[in-house]
Amino acid sequence: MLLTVVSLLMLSMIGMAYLQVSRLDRVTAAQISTNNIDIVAAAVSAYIGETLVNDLVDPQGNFFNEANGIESYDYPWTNPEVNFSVLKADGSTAIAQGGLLDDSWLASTEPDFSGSEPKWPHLTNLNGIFLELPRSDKNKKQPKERVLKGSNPQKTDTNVPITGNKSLTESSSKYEAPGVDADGDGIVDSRWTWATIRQISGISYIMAVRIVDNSAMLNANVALSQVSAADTFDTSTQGTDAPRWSYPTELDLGNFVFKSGGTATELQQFLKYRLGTTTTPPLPLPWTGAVDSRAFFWLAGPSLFGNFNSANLGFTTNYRKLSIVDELELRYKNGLNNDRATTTIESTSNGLFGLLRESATGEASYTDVSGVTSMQTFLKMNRVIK
Ligand SMILES: [Ca+2]
Ligand SMILES: [Ca+2]
Ligand SMILES: [Ca+2]
Repeated sequence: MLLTVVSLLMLSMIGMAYLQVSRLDRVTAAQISTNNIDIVAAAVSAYIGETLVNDLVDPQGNFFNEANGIESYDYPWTNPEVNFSVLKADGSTAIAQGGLLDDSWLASTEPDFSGSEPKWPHLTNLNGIFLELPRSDKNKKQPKERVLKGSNPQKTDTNVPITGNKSLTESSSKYEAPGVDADGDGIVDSRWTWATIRQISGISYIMAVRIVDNSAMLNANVALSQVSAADTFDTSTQGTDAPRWSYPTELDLGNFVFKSGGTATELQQFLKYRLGTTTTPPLPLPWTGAVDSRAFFWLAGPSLFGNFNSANLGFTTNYRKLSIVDELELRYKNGLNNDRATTTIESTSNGLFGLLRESATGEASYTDVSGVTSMQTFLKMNRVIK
């Protein structure tokens, strides 16, 4: 379970490291900086990995030891009741809040649009400091350091306004607007801070990181449908075939699709694709012998991750899955690349096309996001790897 949690978090991590070169050093340092940015990026990556491990295990190897400030949950928040010392650029220290029984490193999955201005409930905060960069047309040479404490929108990772006064998109007379679009979808989602290695040969390095987990996301490779097209439970799933929630395949994709405006036809073609059948599957699905079927689908299908129908299993099924390439393409700019995205789950022949694309967006034709064929190309397109 530990590996799963950590690898999912790593998979979902989008970050980018930029270097800031002071104006005086810019020409002479150009060659050095391109070499060292890789070292800084590796250090950032290692530091994030360490942060994720430290969220689970204390130095003595105990999982979720609350006595050592390690909570047994993940939730994007910074604990205002505790604080820790941070190091500023001039060598002095200051007090930032958070660090125990919280997950200050974790960002909210999506903004909160309920108020008059959109806000991020929580931004990734890796070290208690955010930076504002000097405007190039002004004479400030150093970033302004904001130690994160209290509720001033400029000095907090919590309830950070995206637009309006003191927001991520408002610049000041001497400093750039503080928000950074780390995942490249056009919406600012993070803030600059000092990189894990702050300086090499007189050049300062900064980073903006957004870490999200898979909470509130639906794994479309797992859930089946336990409702009919009328969104009611089938009586055949009562009694011995009733859902027991023993397997993730008892999660109800059908209810989600119908409540969200999807049709039975598109749900059925999507389930038909995943089950690898030639006939349109019934709704609800569990089918005959529901409990056993749901269990078998889990054990011989989604639970195996990349090993569907591996020769080592000793048996084969027709089950199919949405691939990592599908996920990468959907995650690229958070799916806001509509006119260039074609993945299985949104295809007209195998997916939930009406629900995910056509009806909602009014757009009808898509081409492939060329180049997103592996994790490597995904990260390159998101500018994590130079
Ligand atoms: Ca946690
Ligand atoms: Ca924690
Ligand atoms: Ca963004």
